[in-house]
Amino acid sequence: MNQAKRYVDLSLAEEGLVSQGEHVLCAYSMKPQTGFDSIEVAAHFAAESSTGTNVEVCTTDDFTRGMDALVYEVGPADANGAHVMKIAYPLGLFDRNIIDGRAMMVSFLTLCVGNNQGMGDVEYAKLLDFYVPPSYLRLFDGPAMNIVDFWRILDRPIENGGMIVGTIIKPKLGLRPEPFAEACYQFWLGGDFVKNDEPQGNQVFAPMRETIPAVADAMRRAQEKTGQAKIFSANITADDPHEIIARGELVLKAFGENADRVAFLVDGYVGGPSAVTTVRRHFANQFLHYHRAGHGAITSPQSKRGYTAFVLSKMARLQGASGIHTGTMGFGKMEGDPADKIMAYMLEQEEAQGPFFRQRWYGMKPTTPMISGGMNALRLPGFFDNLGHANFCQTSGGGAFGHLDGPTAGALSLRQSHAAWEQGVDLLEYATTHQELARAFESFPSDADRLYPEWRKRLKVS
Ligand code: CAP
Ligand code: MG
Repeated sequence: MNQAKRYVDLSLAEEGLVSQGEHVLCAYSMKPQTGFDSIEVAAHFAAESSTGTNVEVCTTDDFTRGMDALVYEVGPADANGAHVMKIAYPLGLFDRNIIDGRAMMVSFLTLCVGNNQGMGDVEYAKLLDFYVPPSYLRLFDGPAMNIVDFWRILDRPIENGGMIVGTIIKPKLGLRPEPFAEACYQFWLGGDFVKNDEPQGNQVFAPMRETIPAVADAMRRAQEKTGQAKIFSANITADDPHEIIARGELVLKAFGENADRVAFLVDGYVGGPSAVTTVRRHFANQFLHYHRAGHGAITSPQSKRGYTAFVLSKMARLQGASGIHTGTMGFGKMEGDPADKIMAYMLEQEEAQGPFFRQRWYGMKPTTPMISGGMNALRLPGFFDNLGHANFCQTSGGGAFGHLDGPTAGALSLRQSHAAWEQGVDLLEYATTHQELARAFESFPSDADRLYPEWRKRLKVS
């Protein structure tokens, strides 16, 4: 059945839709199944994503038709046969909380990236960008905390306070409470921030009721030893919101007078919007650290379905993530590209340009880019140059615990790499007067050879 008459209006101008402010706009890359017309498939896609199904139903009335999602653009087929397709979703489609009338991300996902992901006449479709009008944007929680709260804890300037020097406790799993806490302590002697790795929680060999108090004690000792504040990001992800809350309360109780120095790590992609919002709302005074483990299944450039990492980041700011992993933009070990920096700009700026839509945030707090994944002191300068600043939280697991002289030296090498960049000093030059940085070259020789071919001569290493 050709539904184009009802669900397609190519005369609609995007500029008018934005100024009217009554629609969420979505841009997809969509490929129709072979033998299907792109406009007809686009119409069916919009129907299935809003008020329709594959046939007309007798219960449709004029009000219903006013809720139709409308296709307003279908671009030409690219070399793969995919079209850029833009759809305007009336705000009335989106579900609202009964408790406080506010918006919920699950509704956006169910409609805009829901059944339309498995339709018989669509070979694939991927959400590339979306625009949220002000009247809908303000119904999302947005972040309560962000890097400014970290800079305040660390007694840094609250503008351009610079890189938070962080790590992830490695090995990813297998450390019992005491060695885990000792690893935290050793890193904190040189660094600012320690996080659980994304799968670390309440494993039987490391019960949180033992590990967390030991880490809290390690923080106290490291603060006394260094005279500096320290931060811990505790993973409290779980299926059951009651479990999430119980874990958060256990952590806050154990850290006591240092509870304000605890962030809560949430594996937000696998845990979903309910897990993120449980933490955002129940622990609004804690930095909400959104880890995105698993996102690659749909955000990878290899995936033609779902949505992009850019869309994931934008959704995370709306949900209230204080910080989200935005990847290493081609400078680390995970998939990424220097152009991914637009993710960071969309998270941290009041107004930014996405791949298709310009978005104003109307005062919603920025979300901090969490930069992690195969990084070390040698790889950081290239990253800083690409992004153009160092106002983010950086975590290096292998880059700290893989340092030849241990995690304290690893932390110091990261801090020295940041200092060299801030001072405009060549990294190798800086290493000639900073031992921990110099030893990072020896710790990661393949990176050193690739990035600084002269390093052995300059540092007098055979
Ligand atoms: C990094 C990490 C992070 C990844 C996640 C890991 O460890 O802890 O989970 O960075 O990727 O488990 O790999 P390393 P992303 O520093 O040892 O690589 O930040 O892109 O979401
Ligand atoms: Mg990890």
